[in-house]
Amino acid sequence: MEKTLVLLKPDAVQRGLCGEIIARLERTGLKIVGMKLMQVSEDLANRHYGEHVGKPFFGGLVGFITSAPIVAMAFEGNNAVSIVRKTMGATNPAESPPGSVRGDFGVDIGRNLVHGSDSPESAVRELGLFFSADELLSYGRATDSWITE
Ligand code: D4T
Repeated sequence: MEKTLVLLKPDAVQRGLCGEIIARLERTGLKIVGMKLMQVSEDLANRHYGEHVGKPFFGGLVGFITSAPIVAMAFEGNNAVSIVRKTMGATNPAESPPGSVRGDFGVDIGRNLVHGSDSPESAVRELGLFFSADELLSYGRATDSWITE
């Protein structure tokens, strides 16, 4: 079953939007299989955002994600990566439609509230950065057969 990494970034925690964002992700039917409040170290931030090294916004990105606690989450389900990305909206909140997390709660690309892995391959890499194997749980829900055929 596909898994994906979601980060509720420092702005989501500081603004008290974690519950709202988690509720939107939960009601898609995706299953929470990992979740923790944590402080991101500079080293973890550099590894997570490695693809952006050298870009003009890299310093700000690392400074922001390490500035205050985040909530790291793992969601599981069919098409987990694309369903999370759709729920989040576009990278830039100004281009995100109403109904998406970034479209409803954001105004600035540097404060876009959430991260979601952009492919199943990225998800495997990123989940390995944020979670140990024993922090990702496998369990059934009574509703599973009402969510997935
Ligand atoms: P994340 O990785 O946060 O889920 O965002 P996206 O996958 O939607 O977008 P991304 O990797 O292209 O960008 C990573 C992160 O950098 C910030 N950013 C991006 C920024 O501050 N200025 C910029 O010009 C861009 C392109 C926002 C998200």
